[in-house]
Amino acid sequence: MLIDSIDIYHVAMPLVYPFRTAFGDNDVIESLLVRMGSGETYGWGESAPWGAPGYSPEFAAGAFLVLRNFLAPNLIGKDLLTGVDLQKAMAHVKGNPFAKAALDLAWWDLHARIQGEPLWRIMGGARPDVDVGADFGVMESVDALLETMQAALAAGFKRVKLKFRPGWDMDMLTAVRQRFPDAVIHIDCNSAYTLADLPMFKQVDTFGLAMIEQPLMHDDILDHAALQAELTTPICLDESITSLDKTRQAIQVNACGWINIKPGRVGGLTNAIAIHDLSEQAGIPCWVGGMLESAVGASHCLALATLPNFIYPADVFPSERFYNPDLAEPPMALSAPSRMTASDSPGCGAEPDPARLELQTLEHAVLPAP
Ligand code: OSB
Ligand code: MG
Repeated sequence: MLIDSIDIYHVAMPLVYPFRTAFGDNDVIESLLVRMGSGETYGWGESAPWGAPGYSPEFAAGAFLVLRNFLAPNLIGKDLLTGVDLQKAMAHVKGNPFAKAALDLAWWDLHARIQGEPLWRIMGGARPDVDVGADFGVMESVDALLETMQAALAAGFKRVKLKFRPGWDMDMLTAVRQRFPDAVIHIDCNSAYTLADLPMFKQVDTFGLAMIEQPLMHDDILDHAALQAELTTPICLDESITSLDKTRQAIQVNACGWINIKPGRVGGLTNAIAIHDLSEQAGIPCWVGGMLESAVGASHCLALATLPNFIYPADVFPSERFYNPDLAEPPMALSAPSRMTASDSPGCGAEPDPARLELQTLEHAVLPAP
């Protein structure tokens, strides 16, 4: 399809309460929304690198410039028939996967809308129902966490992910395991540790966790392989998996037993599907992660999670957990306990509410320039 227009929005989405992880405490999520037009049809994409380069080297204001100055201008007027064609038209920019992802997701939404098909179906999804998990950041006290976890397990969530950082690690995990001996639990370290913490991870290894997410540096593969060799609990790579090549290398050196795939972190759905397929061939199971995107980005994540090698509940959440209201409509909602169902409307099924988009926009660029 011929790409006629690209609108780029850098937005700030206020959270209902701060999200606290090993990479900082945030009360606003900065995200990028892209509206891509072809003829009478348009599609929406989103990618949320956040306001500071704390999760990955990218950040929203920088990614906005990469999009506006380098990526989007090279797409206007091009006929892009596949996601691979799109990725080739962005290959002159090194790295910057979050910036590329906003365009890639918009391309997929546009493509699905032109075909009149729901996104999950056009990506090759098996069924629209997706298991989703519960997820808890650092809280004011371990007691507060235990109460919140109790409620999540009672509500039927099939797994709980716990943020894990120095000061909120072994004591917290010990208390949680004591209270919930049989729950499916994993921890997400967001790169907060090094190989010098091996003795601690040996202890973690006795807790029967489903996995340990990204214990070591954000772009490391080899130290994770060394740590994995010492542990029986599988490591799950998140931050380190930024491309298909990184995936191949991680699998080759046995750096992980799981891969968390986020469309934003890998440069979009085109690459996410390729990483899913390679992992499946290698016998490495995957699950879909998120960056607290609005319902636009979360709907893309949900559609991706319908592919067959995603076999652990996804980090996709009801909008009301983070936003009141969500920037986009319709909001994300459970369709059953611990479950969401991908939209059957053409495309991803969500788009920004125009008034909220205007209110929450920090920067807006229009290509071609009017
Ligand atoms: O590391 O998985 C991560 C959210 C934002 C940025 C990074 C991560 C996360 C999550 C998802 O852990 C948790 C959630 O959506 O509640
Ligand atoms: Mg993570």
